[in-house]
Amino acid sequence: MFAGIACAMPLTLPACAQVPANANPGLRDLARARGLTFGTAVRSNLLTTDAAYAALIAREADLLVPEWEGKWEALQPERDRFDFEPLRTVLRFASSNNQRVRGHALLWHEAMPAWLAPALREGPAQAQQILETHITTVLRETRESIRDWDVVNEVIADPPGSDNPSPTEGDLRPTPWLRALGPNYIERALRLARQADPTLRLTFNDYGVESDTPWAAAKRTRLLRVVRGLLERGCPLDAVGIQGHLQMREPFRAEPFVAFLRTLREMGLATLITELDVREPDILAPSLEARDAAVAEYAIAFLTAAVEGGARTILTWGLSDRDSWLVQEPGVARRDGQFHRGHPYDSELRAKAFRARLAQFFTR
Ligand code: 9MR
Repeated sequence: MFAGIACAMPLTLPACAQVPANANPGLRDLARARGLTFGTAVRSNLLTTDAAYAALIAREADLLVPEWEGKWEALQPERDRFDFEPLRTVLRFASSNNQRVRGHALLWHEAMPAWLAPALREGPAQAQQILETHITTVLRETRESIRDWDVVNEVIADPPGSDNPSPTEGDLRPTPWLRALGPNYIERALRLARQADPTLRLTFNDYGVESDTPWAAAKRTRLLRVVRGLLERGCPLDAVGIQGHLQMREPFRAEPFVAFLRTLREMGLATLITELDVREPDILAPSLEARDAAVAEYAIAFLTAAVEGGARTILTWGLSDRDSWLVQEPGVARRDGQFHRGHPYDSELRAKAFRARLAQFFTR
């Protein structure tokens, strides 16, 4: 498993780097004027140590999501020992910059502390207790400051035909949670969250549902089936988060994606884009300008469809190419020596075409 923010940063930035003056007004203001919310994932260690990064986040984002600080590994590093300090760093920053924070994630099969998987094998009663303790403790801590949490993250199984070595015919991803508690573990988590914090927005977050491929269509079908089943059983659920980790080697077409979002809305659910970034295609355009223009165009086509389908919140998974899993995660980093340029800012925190097109998109 990848080691979260503790990972080595391949690209570093001198502390004196400046946010470009032309970044005013911020994307947060432009989005708000259009009735939308713009935000990004953040890393607490950078908020406190990198002034240029912090200034950029303060200027551009209305809504922050901790990239690592709300995960089990961070919050409950040892059984029954909770550590809210990294998360509080994000909350303090947000509060001093008049920003909101959404939570990520109360239940996920990654970023699990080492003790967790063996503990879940102790039996269903113990597993239920562990889930309950975590959700109630975390939501008690954050009920004043976080009003929207990804309660379950990435629970839909990848359809056959993916890179995933263990595709499954079932709709649910095989995880330690599924093995410990059976298929209604999602419902249990959502009900626990509702009970612990009755007015919290409960979000179901997932990836792989965006593009115009048979694989994404199959994943959309699976997600709709699972969500519909939850609602039919009276399970509390308010929103579906679409991660939006886009891949330019896959075609995107508005129609199926808009239809998918509308179906979710017809079920009474809000939709939001939670983790937008763009992986470039295998064969790159010859110049950086052409690459950046292509990334921006792909992202804006996606966002246009997202807003048409009813999404009102757009979060990128980081603002710059420097602080991104796209360059740090071996499985997604490019193998040709290039770095994906899939964010609004480059690795020296200079605004790119993606940032300019976002500003245009919010003001048109
Ligand atoms: O970007 C995150 C990376 O820094 C972490 O190492 C990793 C494990 O905690 O999680 C990454 O974020 C993931 C998010 O939590 C869920 N959707 C996919 C994101 C990219 O892997």
